[in-house]
Amino acid sequence: MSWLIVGEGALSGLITAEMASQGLPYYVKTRGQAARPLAYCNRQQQWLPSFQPETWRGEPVSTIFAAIKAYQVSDFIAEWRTWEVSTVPLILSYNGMLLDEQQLLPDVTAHLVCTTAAERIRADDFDRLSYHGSGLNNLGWALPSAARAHDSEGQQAELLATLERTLAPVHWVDNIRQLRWEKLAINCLINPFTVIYRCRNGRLAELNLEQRQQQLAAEIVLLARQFGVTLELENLLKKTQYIIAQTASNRSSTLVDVLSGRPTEMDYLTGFVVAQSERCGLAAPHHQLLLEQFYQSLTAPADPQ
Ligand code: KPL
Repeated sequence: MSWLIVGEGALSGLITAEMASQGLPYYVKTRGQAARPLAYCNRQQQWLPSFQPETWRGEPVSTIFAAIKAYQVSDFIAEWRTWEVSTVPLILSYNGMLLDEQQLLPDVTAHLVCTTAAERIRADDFDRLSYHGSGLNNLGWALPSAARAHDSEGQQAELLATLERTLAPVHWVDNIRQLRWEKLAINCLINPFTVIYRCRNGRLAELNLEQRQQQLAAEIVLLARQFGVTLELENLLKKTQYIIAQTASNRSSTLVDVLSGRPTEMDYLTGFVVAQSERCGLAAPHHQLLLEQFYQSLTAPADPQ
């Protein structure tokens, strides 16, 4: 049966284009009435003729895949609860974390964490996408109860099989919560700096940020512990440098948002760390300072490099 793809970013576009070109059944849900035609340069670096994605009008579907911005999650969940198809597995992917995640997302089936995927899909807009190599994609049950509710092994194999055909490589992992925290940390150590310095990711390696990144990482390690998640400082710093190198020529999603005049996800990245640390009675002065610098930099923009 068809998948329903929600979201207008590169990841949703990639899955839509792969499903369409492989003849897999799907629908898309966009904010407008109907999806716009999509042109796609595939893994073989061939531009496929532009096609009109199938717009969802309430038809039955077997899985919902939503790759959206963190600030859209709460409205999306409220809308999704009103759909007849809200009982099918819901795979949710977004950057950062929400303060009230436990209450807001209890019925989410699986989380997808893409460490570099979006940066390797170039989106001129939702209607022109090109593929530039695979990223690191991990999928896992959001909560143990999701595994029980969805006949774990059969569902897991089915979800993974479709994602492997469309987003490959995708790994099913048991520690998705841990990986979401790691991704949060990596985004906090990269994204705000790319906006403050108006630079591509690779430039961060030349800006002597190691000490600041270490202080920031240490604050996240302490906070994660309050949530029962153990992160290792050295490992976070190493992974951050690896991602910076892997995505050197790309702009971070936050810089892209700023340059396109869209809202950013900072409240769900650095802002999340500041607010949660406060809630837990922890000090996070380095994130606090970074957040202030980030917002100041929005009013004094420099030329992008
Ligand atoms: O996820 C990213 C983002 O831009 O949001 C990183 C990994 C930092 C790469 O750009």
